[in-house]
Amino acid sequence: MSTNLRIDGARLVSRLEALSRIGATPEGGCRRLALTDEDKQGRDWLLSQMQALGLDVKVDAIGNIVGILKGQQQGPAVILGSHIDTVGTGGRFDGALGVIAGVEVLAALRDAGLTPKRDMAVIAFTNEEGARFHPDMLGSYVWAGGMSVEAAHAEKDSEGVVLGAELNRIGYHGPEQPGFLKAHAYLELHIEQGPVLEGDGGGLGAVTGIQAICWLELTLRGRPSHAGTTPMAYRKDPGLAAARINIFANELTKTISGQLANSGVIRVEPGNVNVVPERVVMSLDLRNPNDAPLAETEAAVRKFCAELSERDGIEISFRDLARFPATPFAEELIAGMEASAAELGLPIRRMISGAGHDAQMMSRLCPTAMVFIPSIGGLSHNPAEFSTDEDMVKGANVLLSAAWRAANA
Ligand code: HGY
Ligand code: MN
Ligand code: MN
Repeated sequence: MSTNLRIDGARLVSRLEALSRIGATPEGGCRRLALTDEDKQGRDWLLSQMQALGLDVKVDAIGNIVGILKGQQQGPAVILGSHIDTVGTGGRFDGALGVIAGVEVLAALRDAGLTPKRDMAVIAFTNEEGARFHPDMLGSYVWAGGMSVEAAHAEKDSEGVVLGAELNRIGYHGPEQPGFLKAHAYLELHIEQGPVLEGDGGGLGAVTGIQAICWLELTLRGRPSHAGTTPMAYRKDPGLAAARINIFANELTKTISGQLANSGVIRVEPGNVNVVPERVVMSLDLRNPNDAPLAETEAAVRKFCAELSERDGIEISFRDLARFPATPFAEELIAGMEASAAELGLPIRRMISGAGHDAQMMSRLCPTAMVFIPSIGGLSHNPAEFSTDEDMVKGANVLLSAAWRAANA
């Protein structure tokens, strides 16, 4: 790479700030749940930025937004990307940084009058968070051929709103077939979202892969009854069963190496103070760097639920919301991230990603890698999520260098 090629740091920061104002929350974060009006506003803004840059902009049938910089030769492209949708208590950086940095990389090449050998592109993938529609990484999952457009369009949120209808409502049901742009390599810049880099002196992360993930939805049915007159022994209380399951999953994290468990959704019906619940819908987010212990955890949870159901007369049914294996990245691209950091005199260390990312899907199609910048306080999916301008610029320059190398190799 021409060694003095750098991104425009001020432009990167100001674009991130502009996107942060869309769906801004009073607590200082962002709330742009997939396919909501706020997500549409972010999409419209991003589209205008890509068009102003002179990229060839396309939208596919699941709403992925693709900005293409033509290379000297026909053939598979080097693709950069991430997402602009957020969780309900989102921060300003999760996903947005990777999309904005991808746009900035292409802008820097344009400013330098450089045309890469291969096409390059930046993609903002639909519904990466999986906070509203399931599974997470849905747009990149469809792009990678893991799920059909029809099945994705049929997904519903917790209010029963259909994904395809929302996509049409916000005007992002595009004409292109997901995956229309063949990939030579995929690179993603993202905040770490955990405490590792900050705790390790604040350098960058060369991501070696992403841990395995399993999202389950459990529906527990009992018998609604009066909380004052029903003797405890006569109750069929799904709320109590849900609490026992949550504790059981948490206990497993103490005995199964690397295991994580979270129950982020617990909906109790009818939700009245004086009624023993009739029905509870709860989620379990189970993750592990390795597939085998994750499978062991899920089997133990299912066995516990079967026994609980039998003993306490609670009907328990399961629904898969997401299930992705542990995903290693491409050694030559990981080494490329390290080489780019070294060229720039920046400390970098290898690490696995605790969070899921679109890169987990793109690695089904092509060699893939990620670079992380530190998250201050290790916080994410929280309005106080924070990374410094300086680290954003460092990460984006490593992305530029690694992408330029891949686009001309
Ligand atoms: O859940 C995740 O790991 C990602 O933020 N979608
Ligand atoms: Mn993300
Ligand atoms: Mn996230």
